[in-house]
Amino acid sequence: MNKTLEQLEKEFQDRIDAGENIEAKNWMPEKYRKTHIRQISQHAHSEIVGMLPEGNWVSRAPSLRRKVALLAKVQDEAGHGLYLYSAAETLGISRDELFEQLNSGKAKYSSIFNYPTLSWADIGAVGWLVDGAAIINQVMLTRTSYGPYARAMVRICKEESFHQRQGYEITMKLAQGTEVQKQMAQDSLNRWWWPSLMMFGPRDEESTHTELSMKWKIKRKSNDELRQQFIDQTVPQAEFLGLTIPDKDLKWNEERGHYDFGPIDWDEFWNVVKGNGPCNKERLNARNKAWDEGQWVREAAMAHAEKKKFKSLKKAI
Ligand code: FAQ
Repeated sequence: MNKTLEQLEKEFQDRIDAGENIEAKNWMPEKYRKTHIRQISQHAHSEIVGMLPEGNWVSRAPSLRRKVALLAKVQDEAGHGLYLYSAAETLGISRDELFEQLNSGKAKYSSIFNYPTLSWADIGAVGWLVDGAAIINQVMLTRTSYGPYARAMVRICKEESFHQRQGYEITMKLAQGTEVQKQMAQDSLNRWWWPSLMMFGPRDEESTHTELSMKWKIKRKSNDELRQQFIDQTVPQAEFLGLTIPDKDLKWNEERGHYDFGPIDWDEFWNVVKGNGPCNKERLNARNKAWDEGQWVREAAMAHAEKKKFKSLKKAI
């Protein structure tokens, strides 16, 4: 006997509540599928667009060693994007559609990558703060309810924690260097601190997706909880470096067992999300240029695959 929609939905929620993973071939509510396509693809796009601000410094890294490490990190981000696009494809959307959404500006990617990397110290700040924030969010996602996404996250987190360390080490070298180098590190922290806090998304009361995403265990912690966790973890790291977090309201709250912090500029956040940040246009132009210039590579790869398929068919006859 065919099950009703209510029965299917109940069984689905029971599986989630029991802590089971949902796999690609399992029944799922349409909204669960769409929410995952949205989140996983935004995440994939963030990894791919995130290569641009760092790529900006590959040719200008201060030593061969720094250059090799940065190049490897940027390549890792490409790999993360590819795992995530593959995870999104298991939900019935094609890679071409996903790229079309990114290139046309329809799809979102993380606000953080619309800020410029003005100095070498920014590469330290991106690793320390941006990867640091990304890990906090992504460790939670290793236990997300959709199997392909959760498994991609396990691998990604291992690499992200290495990225965070290399960023912190760059910042530490500068902070322990000359007065000018220390100033560079401080300037980067000043510019990247608030945008890093915005990476976790709007305040809980303004977050449209959190409630349902918590019910479905897509998210296991809210935007504000993760943001607080990042602040509590990062403030002692800045203190160790002798750098000052640019927030005059930042203060340890003994009662709460957390740092209190000043107001986030949500107008700035929404402005960047809507496409008006310092580098939004530059980022989209770069992605479109890469897509157009890669056309012949995609065509050559397809022609080669066709040729191989034809050869193996001929052999089989
Ligand atoms: N930027 O209801 P919520 C990285 C949008 S990876 C832009 O709270 P949700 C690695 C949100 O999409 C960094 N838009 O949404 C790396 C929604 O709009 P929609 C990326 C944002 O999904 C490091 C609306 O606001 N990580 O850094 C942002 O429940 C270094 C309402 O928001 C991920 O994507 C934002 N910051 O929670 C690479 C992790 N925040 O879709 C290179 C996976 C929110 O309705 C170098 N994603 N919005 O039009 C998530 O965990 C979640 O999607 C959140 C947002 C937490 C980002």
